[in-house]
Amino acid sequence: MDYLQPKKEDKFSFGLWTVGNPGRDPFGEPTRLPISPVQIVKRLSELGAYGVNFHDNDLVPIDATAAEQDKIVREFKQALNDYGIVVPMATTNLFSDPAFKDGAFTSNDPRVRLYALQKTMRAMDLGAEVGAKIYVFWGGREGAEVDAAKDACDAIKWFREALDFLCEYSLSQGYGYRFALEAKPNEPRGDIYFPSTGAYLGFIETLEHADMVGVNPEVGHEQMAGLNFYHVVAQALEAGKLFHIDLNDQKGPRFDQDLRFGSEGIKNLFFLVKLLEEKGYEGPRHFDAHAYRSEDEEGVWDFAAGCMRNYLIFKEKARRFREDKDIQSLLAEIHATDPSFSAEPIKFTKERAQQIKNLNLDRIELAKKKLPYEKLDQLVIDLLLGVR
Ligand code: GLT
Ligand code: MN
Ligand code: MN
Repeated sequence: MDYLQPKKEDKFSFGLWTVGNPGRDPFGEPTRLPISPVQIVKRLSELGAYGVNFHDNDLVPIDATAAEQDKIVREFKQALNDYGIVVPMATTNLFSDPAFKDGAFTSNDPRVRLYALQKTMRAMDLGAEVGAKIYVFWGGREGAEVDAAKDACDAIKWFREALDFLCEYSLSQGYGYRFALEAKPNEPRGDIYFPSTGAYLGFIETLEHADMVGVNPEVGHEQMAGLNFYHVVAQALEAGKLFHIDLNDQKGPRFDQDLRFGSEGIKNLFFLVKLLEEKGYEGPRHFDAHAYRSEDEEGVWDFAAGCMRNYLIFKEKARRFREDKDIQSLLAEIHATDPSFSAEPIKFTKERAQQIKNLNLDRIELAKKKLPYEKLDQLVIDLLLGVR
């Protein structure tokens, strides 16, 4: 079936750290050998992806010499060219090195905060060199276990200071980056500042270059906090702030699982894909997930193909939803109302306020409106489970 074949225009991307995940977890050593960035670019291209993303140190080891960095970047660029893959997004690893054990931009130690800025500027240079236009900030260590040790208001101010500075840096270099802030409630820290995408949406408006900054919501991260991911993304999209998205899956509120997209939360992710496809999201569809630890390299590529396949299945189901006569006529019935009430906009004028106050709205009548949601939801289930 042609619609299941990923194409460049679908804008599917993966991070080097996702398909390159060797299966390490807090309790166990890697179960797979590392895959080189060049090999990743090649295989992703063969599978139909259009992009690859990376942290500075996914590509260039933290202790590489300048000559080593040059060689790595040269070979990587050659691979991008050979296999027709782009780098839509880049980011900085501000969480692995022990220097960041108590935060990067929010460390109490100004030397660590400066090191985080230095490392990020260098990583922005690297990303710009391969054409990245989106820059993600995931503050994995920006949090605390012991609130006695750090003033949470200071932490927020330092984070703002860093972002204001880095926006200026991007502008002064002419990089044209758009920053995308990625929230997570906890893990690896006991608590992480800005625990949800909603928290970031509020914070962004306090920045000097708010227009340059948006969000990068991740399915599992919001679900760890028990939130409805479709609603989270709708708010970001409606605000014009959905600059990037991390697609994966998760079995409810527990540790961050980064499962294959569409492997667990089928209904919620169907509405997510429907939203992205119908409301004009034009950014990359990035899969921030990894294969089960029990897989070998072949399984990694099965995993990557599965993420894209599930997205395309949802996309096709969204098309069928729009064309399904029973669903559409039920929706028309649900939305039907007395047209005379929707004619005038809800826009404040003194006259309109008075007019609304005077309206004859009978609450007993209103409560009689029939809402056949059981029937509607079951039609969706039938559609998703393939019996219609
Ligand atoms: C890390 C994290 C992800 C972030 C990546 C970007 S790194 O794998 O778990 O959610 O998107 O920094
Ligand atoms: Mn992520
Ligand atoms: Mn995650």
